[in-house]
Amino acid sequence: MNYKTLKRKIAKTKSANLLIFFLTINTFAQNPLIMDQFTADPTARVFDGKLYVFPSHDIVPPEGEGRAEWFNMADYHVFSSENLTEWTDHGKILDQKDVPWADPEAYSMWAPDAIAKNGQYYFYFPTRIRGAGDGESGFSIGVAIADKPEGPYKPQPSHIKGVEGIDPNIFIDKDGQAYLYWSRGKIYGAKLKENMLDLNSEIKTFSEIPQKGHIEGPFVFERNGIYYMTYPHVANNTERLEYGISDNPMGPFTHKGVIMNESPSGTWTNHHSIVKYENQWYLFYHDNDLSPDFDKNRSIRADSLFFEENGNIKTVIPTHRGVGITSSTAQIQIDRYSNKSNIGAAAVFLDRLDPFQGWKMVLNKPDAWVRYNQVDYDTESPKNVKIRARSLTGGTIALKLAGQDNQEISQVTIQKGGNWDVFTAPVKAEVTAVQDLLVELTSGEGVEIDWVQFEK
Ligand code: FUB
Repeated sequence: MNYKTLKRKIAKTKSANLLIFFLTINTFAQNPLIMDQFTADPTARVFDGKLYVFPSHDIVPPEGEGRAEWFNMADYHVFSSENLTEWTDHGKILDQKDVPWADPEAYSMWAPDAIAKNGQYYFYFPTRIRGAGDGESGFSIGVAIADKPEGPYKPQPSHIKGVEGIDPNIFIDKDGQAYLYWSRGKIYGAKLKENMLDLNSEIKTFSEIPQKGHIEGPFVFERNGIYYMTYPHVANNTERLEYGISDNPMGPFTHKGVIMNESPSGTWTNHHSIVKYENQWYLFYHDNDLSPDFDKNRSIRADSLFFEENGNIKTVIPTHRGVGITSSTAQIQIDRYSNKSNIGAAAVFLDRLDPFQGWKMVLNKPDAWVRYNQVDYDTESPKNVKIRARSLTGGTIALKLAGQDNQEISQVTIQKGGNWDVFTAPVKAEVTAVQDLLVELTSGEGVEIDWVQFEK
């Protein structure tokens, strides 16, 4: 039993909740970033040179608890990564039952944020106030404080006074002034006191950004003196990510455009954050990858984000490949491709009944291909390549370096048979550095590939 399966089994028992507080689990993934649980509303932050993601945690609630056909979130985990392909789950950092002012059975621990100030880590989260009715008016925002990004986080005894709503976002300006933004149908903001716990100004309603259609999930950041107010907005059918700019963190913001269009999956929400890590900007967002039939069980994703010369944000096209460089000696999930042939190549679930097992790539037409960007061979060329595959008819897979002449580096014969097996072949060229990999069906009528892995 691997760690993922172990954790899924553990997570099914209530008594194991305590254990999860202390388990850190490493996974390797592209999009979605976390493959062993549902995650949503990702806020990415860089603390001490490492990238941390604070998402919310969609679950299927225990029988008779929570709300049917709705969001159910009882706790938060924090994840970190240094290379954006290997993720560490630091375990549970806060539970609805541990928040003194919260309804302990609301399952409403919605989109959070976290920020560092004076050597402490402040975790901001919305949830339903104990005894409050339904609707976003029953929500407020609380703060939990830790000495380390991974926690443990200690919740404050009461929520932030004067704040009704969800989706907290914190921005600290260059002069050290912190701002809290949140939403409740509209987007609101106020200055925070030095203690990071109390409001220190009037609450401003940002009525200059689109008010027609649902709007929520503010995320503010600054780049080259421009303040960006970014937010999900339902302009048509589902949420798309939009932004406005200003020369002041309290606006007014001028609406500029769309960061990410509505998801083709039909997932109604999107919720995002934008972060610069090692000289590259990234958009973290979510979709329903691991729950195609129910869009309240979401999964976090990341893609690179770029700016125009004038500071405008270029529209981000969601990818399976996501971000980060993949080691050639890792199991390369080519179903998380960067590109593929239009004909004869499709990524499908390994087991439709258990999406957490991930996907396989099906190549079933001659010359069907898939491209996986940025595989790192380092300075030592691999000796062999292994492919976990199966094929009812048998087939041949060519591995190539994507480039001007698509140099072939290996041919792997997939023997006829219905069972999954690992097939190995020598690498016949010198391959070093970071290169894009092409995987092509050169003979046979259908091969299913789980992963490709190089051996040194
Ligand atoms: O995750 C629950 C809610 O859905 C968030 O608070 C919203 O931003 C939306 O993503």
